[in-house]
Amino acid sequence: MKRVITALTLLPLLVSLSAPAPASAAQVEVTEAWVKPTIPGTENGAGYMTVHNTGELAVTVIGIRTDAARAAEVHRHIMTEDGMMRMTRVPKLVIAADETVTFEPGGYHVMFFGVKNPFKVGDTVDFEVLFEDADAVQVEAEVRQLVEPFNQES
Ligand SMILES: [Cu+2]
Repeated sequence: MKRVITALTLLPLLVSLSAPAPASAAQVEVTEAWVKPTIPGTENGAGYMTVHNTGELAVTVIGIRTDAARAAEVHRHIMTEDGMMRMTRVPKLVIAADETVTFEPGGYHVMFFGVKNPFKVGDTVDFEVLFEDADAVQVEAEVRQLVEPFNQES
């Protein structure tokens, strides 16, 4: 009898868990994901993507998870007072409803620390974008060469 009561008590909880969350992975689209090939002799890499919040509530990116490197973080480039570009970690990136944030060289990027196997053109790198208020989004990024004027480390 005790078991039956327990099951009935759990039922409302299960129902509420399966109800749609306010913000979910379906409300965040990641497209145009790519990473730069790593430079021989270096162990850091950078990746880019377009993150579109298609939902009606803001979402907050709180990190990146990957098996391809020792660690990964959201970074952005900022211009310092003396006109130098430097990059800084972005612990929380709020994306408003229907807002699109483009990660691109010179701006937001996914920073990979301690890349396990060098990123080579044509390979793919898997990572997950972690949200404070939505499910993680799986990303498969293609390694691509891009000729651009910014610092190769970023
Ligand atoms: Cu960086």
